[in-house]
Amino acid sequence: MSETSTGLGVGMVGYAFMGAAHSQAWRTAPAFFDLPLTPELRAICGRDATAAGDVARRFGWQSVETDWRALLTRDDIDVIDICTPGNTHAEIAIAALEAGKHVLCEKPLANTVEEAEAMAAAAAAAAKNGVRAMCGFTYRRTPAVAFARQLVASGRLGTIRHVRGQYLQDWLSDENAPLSWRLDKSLAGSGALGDIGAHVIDMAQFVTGSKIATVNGLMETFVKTRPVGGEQATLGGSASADAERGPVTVDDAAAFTARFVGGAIGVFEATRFATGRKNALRLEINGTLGSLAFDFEDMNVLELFDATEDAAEAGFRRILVTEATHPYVAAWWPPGHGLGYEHGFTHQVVDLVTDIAKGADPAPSFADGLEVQRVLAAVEASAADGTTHSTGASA
Ligand code: SOE
Repeated sequence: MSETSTGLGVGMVGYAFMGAAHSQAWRTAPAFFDLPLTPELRAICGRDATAAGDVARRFGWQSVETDWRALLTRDDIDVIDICTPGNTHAEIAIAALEAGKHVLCEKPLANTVEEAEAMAAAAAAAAKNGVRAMCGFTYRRTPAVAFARQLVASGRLGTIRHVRGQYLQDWLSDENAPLSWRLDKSLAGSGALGDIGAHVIDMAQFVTGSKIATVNGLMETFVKTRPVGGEQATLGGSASADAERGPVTVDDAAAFTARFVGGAIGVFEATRFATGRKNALRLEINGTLGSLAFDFEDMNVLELFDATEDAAEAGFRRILVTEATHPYVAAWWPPGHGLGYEHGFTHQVVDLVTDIAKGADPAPSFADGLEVQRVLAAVEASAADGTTHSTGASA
């Protein structure tokens, strides 16, 4: 292991959208936070050596590999960062953990509950040897979301009655947006449900501190075939309406109701057809003493309603979550200057590196990722047979 008194060698698998988001995080984190170990960008791995080489030059990765297995045998690499489609997560993560490498794995943890169970078991076994694993639900590390968790945990909302979660995008509302890996079940596992529904499920469970126990769901694929090829964009793209078309094998949208272990009820949506909504990850929580509301499209703000205030003066107030006392903010800019999408990834690196250095298990863990996977599977099962399905969560 190259884990010296200061260095932490990183090998990243994947180099596209998440590869870029993670690369900037590995580079930026030590510049703005005092880390106990300094990330060293040792190798980026991709089957396309030219494309991976371009990302290596842009972000300062020291070498390029074309087979992820090569990362596991390198003594100068301590952490494997998995930024690939979900069908590869289990094989890479389990092999890396068994090779003694710490692992950061993008969400959702896997494409099936069985894969997620195997990953969580491998992580539990590796932890006994001081090897750590984290699942990449970055939105927990948006300051407003982390602050929301603090407020709920402090009892500020009282007993939670309602949880309202949405993740609304619209990059597939054009029926001629081309096929991509996110629309192929064999690669992505599911569509909107697993890709963005996973985020809102994790956020709801994180902020409330409660688990989803049962669900009733429905799923829909509005556009059954899409153009093959065409101009790919990070999300969506364009293609000719008369191009050859191939099958969409995942959901375009999912919706489900939920009962939480603590007795709250939830209503959730995840869709890529919410025309006009670009990345509206929203959470509203109603409790006996107050409510909070968050929308990632206004990500530096948390709205809070305090039911203990005089009714004549009560109302949802917009809290600008940019004070130094707010989670993560002290490392960045003065009040009101705000953070962006990329900062959640940087905070993820900060917390992972800190946990590795102090020998702590990171959160969200692979066990947390498995819990989300069980909710995803329950929603899919409920959408298939129309009945209520349990996630197995009891506390
Ligand atoms: C596409 O829906 C996507 O890129 C997700 O895969 C990411 O996890 C999310 O952060 C942004 O949207």
